Amino acid sequence: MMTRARPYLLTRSVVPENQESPIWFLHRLRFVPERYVFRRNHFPYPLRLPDRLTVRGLVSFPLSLSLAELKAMPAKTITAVLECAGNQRAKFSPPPFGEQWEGGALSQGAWTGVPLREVLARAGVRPGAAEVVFVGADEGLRPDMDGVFSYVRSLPLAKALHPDTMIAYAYNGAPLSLQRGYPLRLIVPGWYGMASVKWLAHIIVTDHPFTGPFQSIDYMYYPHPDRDDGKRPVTTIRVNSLIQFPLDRSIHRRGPLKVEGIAWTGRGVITRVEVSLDGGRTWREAKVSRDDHEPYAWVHWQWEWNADRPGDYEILVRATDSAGRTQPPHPLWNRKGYGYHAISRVRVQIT
Ligand SMILES: Nc1nc2c(c(=O)[nH]1)N[C@H]1C(S)=C(S)[C@@H](COP(=O)(O)O)O[C@H]1N2
Ligand SMILES: [Mo]
Repeated sequence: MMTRARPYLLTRSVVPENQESPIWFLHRLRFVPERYVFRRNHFPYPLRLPDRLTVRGLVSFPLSLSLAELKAMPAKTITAVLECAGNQRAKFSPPPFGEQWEGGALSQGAWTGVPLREVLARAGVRPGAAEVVFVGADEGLRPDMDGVFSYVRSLPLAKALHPDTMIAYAYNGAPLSLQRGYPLRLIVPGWYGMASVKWLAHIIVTDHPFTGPFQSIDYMYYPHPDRDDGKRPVTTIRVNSLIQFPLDRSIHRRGPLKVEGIAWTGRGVITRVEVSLDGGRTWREAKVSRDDHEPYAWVHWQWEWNADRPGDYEILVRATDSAGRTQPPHPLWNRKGYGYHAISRVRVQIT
């Protein structure tokens, strides 16, 4: 009999369910299978799933659409990274409170759905519209406020009308699972995961800024530990990378070692990935494989290291994107621990 081990999700909490992807073991994978996608929830799973999607507010023709009606509209498929804004929070110093994600609040796959702007065009957005609000069907309590809340967020009108912002009903060619947001979820390629509202029930076009707690309290960068000034909203995914091999603190026999991983960004595409073995004084270019047809996908990179001298080493990796952004040497600390994208590091021992 042949026994084959496989990776598992890494549990951070059970209710609500928060689990990391075993991302370090998904080498050269473009479509992360459903069972390996991270799960990030603020509330327990909804008890009642929406059977129709309503579109109302500042529109000429309010809509109520079934899944079948949406599926009958022209579809689009986009391969996109989904990264939680809190990914790598555990690496900040001091670590902010919240889910202590290491690096696995990150996944990628093919989303199929209808561009949101097609649906908004049908509804007829009226003059004066400024934002589009998305209401999820999940609800529950917040530790910091009284009352019952739903997961609600908005997008500025321009981002809502971007041709790649979509209402998705399939992941990797299969209907969304309950955990992924069945029957419908928003997908906002290039933005951190909080924007991609699951179990989408209502879309409301408004003329004023939305200020719900998942937008005004959470998912804001607070630069100071004890004051709120300087806060600004979390939006675009920062340029980032992950070293998948070798693993941090792993031990290897001397000889050739293939250092590899992924790199991604929410703006433009990855143009360069570099590796340093001397603390960032000198950098060598890694080989990057990029698919120009998939601007929202991560790239795979690799670098052959001739590790012929025993010792303890630190491998540094930094990615650069076409917007000219590079991973900084030090994390940009913020009180809620969002957007960690400092240079990636692993320590290894060569024997
Ligand atoms: N309705 C709803 N949508 C949601 C959330 C949620 O708690 N409820 N979490 C958001 C956050 S913070 C992230 S990172 C992604 C995670 O998506 P996933 O669970 O499919 O990986 O969903 C987003 N959409
Ligand atoms: Mo998130």
